[in-house]
Amino acid sequence: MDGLAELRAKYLEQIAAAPDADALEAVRLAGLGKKGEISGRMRELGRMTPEERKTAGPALNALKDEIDAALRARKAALEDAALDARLAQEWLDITLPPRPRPQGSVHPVAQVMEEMAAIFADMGFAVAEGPQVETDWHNFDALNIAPEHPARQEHDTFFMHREPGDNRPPHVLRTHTSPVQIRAMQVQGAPIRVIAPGRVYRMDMDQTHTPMFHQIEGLAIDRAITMANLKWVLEEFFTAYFGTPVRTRFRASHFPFTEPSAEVDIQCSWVNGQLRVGEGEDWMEVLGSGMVHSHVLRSAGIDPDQWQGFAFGMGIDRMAMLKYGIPDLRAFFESDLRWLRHYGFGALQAPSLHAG
Ligand code: 2U9
Repeated sequence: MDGLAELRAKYLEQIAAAPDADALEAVRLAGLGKKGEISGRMRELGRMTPEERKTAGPALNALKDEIDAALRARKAALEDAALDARLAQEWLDITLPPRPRPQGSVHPVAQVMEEMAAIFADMGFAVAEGPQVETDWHNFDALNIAPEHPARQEHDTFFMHREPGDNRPPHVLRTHTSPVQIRAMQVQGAPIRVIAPGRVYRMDMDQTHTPMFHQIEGLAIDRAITMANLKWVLEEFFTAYFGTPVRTRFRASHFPFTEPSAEVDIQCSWVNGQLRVGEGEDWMEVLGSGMVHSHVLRSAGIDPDQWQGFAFGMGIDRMAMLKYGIPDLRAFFESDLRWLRHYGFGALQAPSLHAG
């Protein structure tokens, strides 16, 4: 049959170019409608010889099927495009900015405690805790602090009230976290490596002292621990804490619970009136330490002929001030929201060995 190729090309072209459903329907009617061009050709088949019909019939049917398929495909594509356009137009923003919610912050003392615990945990120290109201035995006697020691005086320590006739042992607000380590040794024995961070209480109130403050103490007892181990642990700690290499200087000192004892300074410098820890020529005292006194080991049920070790103690509040440049200690405990927002930390600022 003549002209089928042209007919095919014409209709496929018109179908592809139809811009919308109406135009496409017009193309369909022109080709496949009752009075359409291709339908007309179909009718011509009847007037052909059987011989002619044999070739023209299938060719015409194939063309009709192809055009029909092309119409359907174009129709589907136009419908898809129309739907996409509608979806894009009818887009509705269902989000709403949330109402502002008051958010707290992590207090610098809490943040620093977490940082310190993470660093000591990495060196094998577990965190130990204990009561803040202690027996005077755990707070003083077990630590080799003699009954006449000045720390035991009424004006240095908070003693719990006792009615006449109360025969419970005397209690105090703990003046250091050392009783925590006495209890840990009583429970666990040796070897032991613990740190004891927490609140302590002393009757002191001026520019640099508050009646409640925070301490962290460390204790490591084993068969052959020496002050060399102490120096390594402390330098490792300060280097991780300040994020820069820090050397330490030991000066001989005296504490009832350690023998020998040392006060420890960290290396620092002053640049334009600002303190820089590490890499300097100056020294700043930050810590007390020593080898645990044999009387203390014995009080806690550990044989000093079999075991020995070091202990140290430092103020957490002061370490927070040094690291984060906080000038006034007393503001730490005033619960001033502006101060807390300024110096506080986000809940997700998790401490790590690289925190800085
Ligand atoms: C046990 C045995 C010994 C802990 C130690 C110090 C020295 C020390 C001060 C630093 C500043 C307290 O916060 S501060 O005022 N601490 O000088 N602390 S040795 O010795 C112990 C602890 C526990 C069983």
